[in-house]
Amino acid sequence: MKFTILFSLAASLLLLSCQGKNTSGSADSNPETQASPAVRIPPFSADSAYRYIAEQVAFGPRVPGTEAHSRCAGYLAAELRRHGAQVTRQQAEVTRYDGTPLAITNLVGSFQPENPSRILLMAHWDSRPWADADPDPENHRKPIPGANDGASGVGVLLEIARLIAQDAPRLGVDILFFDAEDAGTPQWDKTPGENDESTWCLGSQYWAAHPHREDYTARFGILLDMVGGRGATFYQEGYSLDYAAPVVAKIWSQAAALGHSQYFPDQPGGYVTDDHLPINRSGRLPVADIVPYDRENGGFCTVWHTMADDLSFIDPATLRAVGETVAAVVWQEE
Ligand code: AHN
Ligand code: ZN
Repeated sequence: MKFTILFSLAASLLLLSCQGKNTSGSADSNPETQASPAVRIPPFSADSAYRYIAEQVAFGPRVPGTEAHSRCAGYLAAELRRHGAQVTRQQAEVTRYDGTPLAITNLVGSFQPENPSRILLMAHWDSRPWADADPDPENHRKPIPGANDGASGVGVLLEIARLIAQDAPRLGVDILFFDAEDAGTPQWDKTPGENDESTWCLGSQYWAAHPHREDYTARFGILLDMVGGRGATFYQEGYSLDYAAPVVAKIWSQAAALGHSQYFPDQPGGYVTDDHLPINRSGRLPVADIVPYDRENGGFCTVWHTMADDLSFIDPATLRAVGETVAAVVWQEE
């Protein structure tokens, strides 16, 4: 990747608007309206993000309580540490929809932990125990590979961690991997009409009530969920618009400036019960969710909660659109 972004979107707009007004043609000398100095955004490698996804998938399904799950936690902590983060493992016991106690681990990698100005980047690292949306009923109780649903967001954020190690942004960054997002009530165990919202996002519900640092806050947060699917479209999710409209505007305008509007249409999508919701409701910080919506087929994506959510569904072009956009937001923040 050869490009270097020389001006922020805001700076470019400023320059454009100044051209119209400045009849003398002289350079703008008013410090109030001068473009901010160029910021270098390190080049996001989609191939590297893809490798991080493949490494997670290779452990097998990351279902809480399994050996693959605990081995993957060790891998994620080691990768964050390798990139220079201070790692906090938050362990807790939560209760699954059916009353089963679950030992969970949320992982936090903190960069510049002493910096009071922070950005929080999130994804869930667990994978769903049941392919309950699979076309073949034989698969409804088998765990999904979770390449897109789970591993993709983590892969993009591990790549961001690698970039931070090379070229630190101005703000401190926390990369937070939530456990037990995807153990919500399976379709085959659902009492019709039952409200099962609270059975999802168990790791983020825990963190929202017990942050890894008391009084933790950040300027804003971005959640990545299912961000690697071929042909994905990330419409503006409803709760994100309700709780974090300026964050949505920041992300979608950076995507447009980078030429990624095909992936990030400037249009609202539906409401998604996701890991950002407990945090937004807590009032601690505003969080926007980058989550796909498939307008043609309805739902998130065709492979959602099926055995087909494997590496073959992951497209580096989607990873690149998301990774470059998130990197632009993080490195331009001052
Ligand atoms: C519900 O289906 C209620 N929420 C979807 C959140 C999710 C599941 N994200 C990934 N897997
Ligand atoms: Zn899921």
